[in-house]
Amino acid sequence: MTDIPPDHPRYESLLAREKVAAGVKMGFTSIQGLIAQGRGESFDYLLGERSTESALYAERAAVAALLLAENPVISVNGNVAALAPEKVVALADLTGAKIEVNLFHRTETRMHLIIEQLKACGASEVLGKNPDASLDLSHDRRLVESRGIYSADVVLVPLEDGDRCEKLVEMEKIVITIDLNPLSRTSRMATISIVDNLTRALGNMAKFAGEMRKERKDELVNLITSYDNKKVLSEAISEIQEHLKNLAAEVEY
Ligand code: PTJ
Repeated sequence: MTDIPPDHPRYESLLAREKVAAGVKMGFTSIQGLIAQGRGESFDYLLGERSTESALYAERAAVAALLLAENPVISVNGNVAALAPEKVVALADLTGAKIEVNLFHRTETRMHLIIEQLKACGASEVLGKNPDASLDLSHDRRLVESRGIYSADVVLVPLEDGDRCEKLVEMEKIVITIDLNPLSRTSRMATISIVDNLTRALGNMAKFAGEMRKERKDELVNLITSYDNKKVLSEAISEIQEHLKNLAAEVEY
């Protein structure tokens, strides 16, 4: 990985790029993952590279759903394994969620490398290698474990493809997504759509989980019953508009 000086004005963004590129070189991130990261970066620019109010609201609701779930599962793909494996493990520990690797471009080598990466970050068990159940999909993301994603009541699916998100919602699961594009099929299909950068979102969620797991159950239930995902998506778009308006004002003279 190229050393990025911490005082570089684009440090966080360049570091994330290096991590995804390193994931490709090490064989656990797909080459397509580079394109996904580039798309994410451009939406992050439009948002102002910050966790907006609507994202924080969705992140709190998502943590409440994970804490209340009977069988919560965090799904991991090649980009997530490159960008934030330690944050996935921390959030899983704090919420009691299982971790399952689920890949669009599935190979046994990639599955193995990602599982080892998560274990090196402290995960005791990682599902996904021995799928014994199937979602109603025609690609490899259908391959799931019966005690993991298949039977989960709440699934966190960061950097998702809209297809699987739709199927999981049809199975009446609470589906939480993290996707910087508020217009993507994934964001529009999910139960709780977090429009934020994966790294920031998982960090915020781990912090909230540490605080919220001490809260009363009815307070967590309240957060979910009052949650409005349509409002979150429309606010995310407005937050982009507002940010662009401010930028336009700055360049006016
Ligand atoms: O590891 P695999 O084989 O399962 O493949 C994973 C990728 C990510 C390649 C696959 O799921 C894919 O092609 O995803 P898409 O269709 O490119 O969608 C990725 C979405 O995530 C896009 O809407 C991006 O804007 C968004 N995104 C990319 N990077 C980030 C992100 N959102 C949040 N944080 C990011 N760092």
